[in-house]
Amino acid sequence: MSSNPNISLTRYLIELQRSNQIIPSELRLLLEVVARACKSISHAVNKGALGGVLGSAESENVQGEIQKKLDIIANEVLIEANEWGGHLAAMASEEMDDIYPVPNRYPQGEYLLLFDPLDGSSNIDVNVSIGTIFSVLKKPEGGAVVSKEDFLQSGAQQVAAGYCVYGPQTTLVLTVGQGVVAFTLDREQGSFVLTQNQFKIPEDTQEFAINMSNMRHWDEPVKRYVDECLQGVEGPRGKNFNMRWIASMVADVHRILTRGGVFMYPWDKREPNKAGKLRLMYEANPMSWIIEQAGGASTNGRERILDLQPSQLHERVSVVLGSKNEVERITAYHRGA
Ligand code: AHM
Ligand code: MG
Repeated sequence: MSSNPNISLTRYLIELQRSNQIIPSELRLLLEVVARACKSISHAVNKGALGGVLGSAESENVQGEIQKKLDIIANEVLIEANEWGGHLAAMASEEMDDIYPVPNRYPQGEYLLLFDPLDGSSNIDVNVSIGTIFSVLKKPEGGAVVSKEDFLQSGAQQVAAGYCVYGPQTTLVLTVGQGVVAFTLDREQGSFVLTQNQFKIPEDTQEFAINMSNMRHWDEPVKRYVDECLQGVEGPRGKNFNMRWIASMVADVHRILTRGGVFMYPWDKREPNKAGKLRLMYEANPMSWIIEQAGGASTNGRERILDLQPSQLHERVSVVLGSKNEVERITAYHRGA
């Protein structure tokens, strides 16, 4: 990659395409379009009350969650930006029950795009960081008509994954399997500029992220891990731990990518029939690949998330991700239980 400090996302992607076809031109176009949509969502988020985008939309999504206006706006922005370019066969979103095949009036491409258009919805109205998460798969060969089954591929099959965090800065984080890079939105230029080339998550950490209010509902291995952290220097870990919980996975993952840590949203007894709160295909899979590409690890407590074979589009999963040694410890506690 060029040593020029002012590399735009466009230039970065073109250079990736040129260097031994790391990404084909259609995938480059797709990523540019997703980034353009994120820019537009970022503007809407920034306007907040001035743009009339805060508050509830008074509708429910397929998961039975009340949708916020911005959930719906972000979903529409991503669909409208991506449906006409000819690079996609279909899209799937947290906010739509079924897949969204590209309308017949547009050319069909070979990629599938999945997204959580606005992650961390509970933080929208209180001006705390939120984000967009996306995952790109290739449509399996054969079968003229795109189907839901085409999407049911493991996270290891992703060809690109990323997120955009709308925080004090708007930052787009991306992997195509060559490490993880980040671009900051330069509002004056209107473009994403490369600001970090390759992340490396420290293998050890003294910071964990979990919603502690659910403690009484956790499984033993999670209780054991957090309890040992809370005992600090006097406990079996022999060191003090700090805790953070932003309640926006994008923001928690971004912190871990930047300085290490471990994030957990485990299965709990509140809804024992659900594997977890977070969704496998458009939350856990893209985040897990990003974390692994930066040297971290990600499991559902027992198995590597990227190896899980989904059986449903909106499938949920238990998530433990971040600094490698901590994730391995928590996974070992589960396997031994
Ligand atoms: P969302 O996609 O509906 O916003 O829900 C996912 C979010 C994650 O970003 C975050 O880690 C988690 O839900 C927070 O949940 P809780 O409010 O239970 O702590
Ligand atoms: Mg989400």
